[in-house]
Amino acid sequence: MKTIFSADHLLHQSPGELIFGEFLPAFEKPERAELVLGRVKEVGLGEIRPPESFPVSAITRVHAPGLVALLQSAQAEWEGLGRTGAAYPYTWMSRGMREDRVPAGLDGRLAYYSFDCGTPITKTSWQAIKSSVDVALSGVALLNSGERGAFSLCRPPGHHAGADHYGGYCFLNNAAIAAQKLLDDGAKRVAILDVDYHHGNGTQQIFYRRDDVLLVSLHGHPDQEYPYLLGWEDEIGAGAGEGFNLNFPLRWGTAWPEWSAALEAGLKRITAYGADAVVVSLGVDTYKDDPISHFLLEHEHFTQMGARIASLRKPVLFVMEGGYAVAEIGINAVNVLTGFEG
Ligand code: SP5
Ligand code: ZN
Repeated sequence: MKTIFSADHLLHQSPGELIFGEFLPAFEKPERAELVLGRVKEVGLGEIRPPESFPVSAITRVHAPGLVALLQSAQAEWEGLGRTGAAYPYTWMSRGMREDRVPAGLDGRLAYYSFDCGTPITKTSWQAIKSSVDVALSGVALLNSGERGAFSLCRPPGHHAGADHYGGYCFLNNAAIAAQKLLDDGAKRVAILDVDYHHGNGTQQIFYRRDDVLLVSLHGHPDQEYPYLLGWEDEIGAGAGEGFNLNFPLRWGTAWPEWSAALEAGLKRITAYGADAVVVSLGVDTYKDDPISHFLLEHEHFTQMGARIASLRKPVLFVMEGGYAVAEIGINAVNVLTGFEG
């Protein structure tokens, strides 16, 4: 399997995040992608290629132009206000506030478009964010050229980013942009299988009212786990999208037997849907030693996960999302890919 990778990811380095009242070093750090790349080389997975550059219009197929503009200019505006460091939001949109009006000022736009304080924008973040999207879209090009699987080693990740909001270490939704591109290039139906430990709230929001993208997400239960405000099982889609969103919220302590049973149910739904292609939001923060998660998957389970995904017999684009036990992230991510290849 070919891997698409860009060293531009190094241009995004979070200075830290506020977690449970403490400002901590970022969990989402550059070593993550480097370790996965190292493992790809170690096992000889296949050729590693840089991405092609795609126009921003591929991004605005799913994201608001105002969000894209903010990601590009936030840090310069921040400095223009005499501040140092990365741009963080200070307040957030809440019920009863003006959703219909985007504020003109920087702090207002950060408040309008973001939903957490773990996702700072640095001086060079935009280039990393854009390249991460290009990595995903270049993976789509590989599928279009006839490959049965491709690995987009994206960083920063994407599945928490919605049409007009960013957070959860995610700025733009690489997997959603890739799914939309597959449709624009001729696919009739695309399934997204989100196996990251966290709910793919951004992906769900983007496609909630649509039947041309089916989302299946396995994740920590919102009663216990980030992002807390979406991901329950009664979210089944709306309007034309009713029946095309399938959530499997799982409790802390979930191990392979229960996790894989949910995966089987999700795969069954994807088969019934008749997807032309599948995008896997590949987070490996379900690993038992992940520092911010509470599932119990072990190395060999990632291999089995890949084999089960292969049983769909569909073209699959793997898009890297989360996974924070840095020493192990390469093994787990690449196990999914080698398991897929059989
Ligand atoms: C892409 C992705 O996996 N984003 C995850 C974002 C999670 N952000 C907040 C996590 C806070 C959870 N608890 C920290 C426990 C520290 N011991
Ligand atoms: Zn995650």
